[in-house]
Amino acid sequence: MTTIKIKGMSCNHCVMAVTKALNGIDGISNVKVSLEKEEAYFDEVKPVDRTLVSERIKKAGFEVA
Ligand SMILES: [Cu+2]
Repeated sequence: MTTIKIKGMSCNHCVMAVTKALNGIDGISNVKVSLEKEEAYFDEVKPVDRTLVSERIKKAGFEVA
């Protein structure tokens, strides 16, 4: 399980947007996002490029801390 810090989430809509962004990345599965902890959790079924993760999160309107 991988944990990343995400800044900028304020409601469940944001949680869904982040979840969707992460689910759209090849190699990522089992995504869970905590609004309270400002964290996202996922499994990497194959190696995932962290730069790509940051880009996709940014594209969705948030920031990887
Ligand atoms: Cu929101």
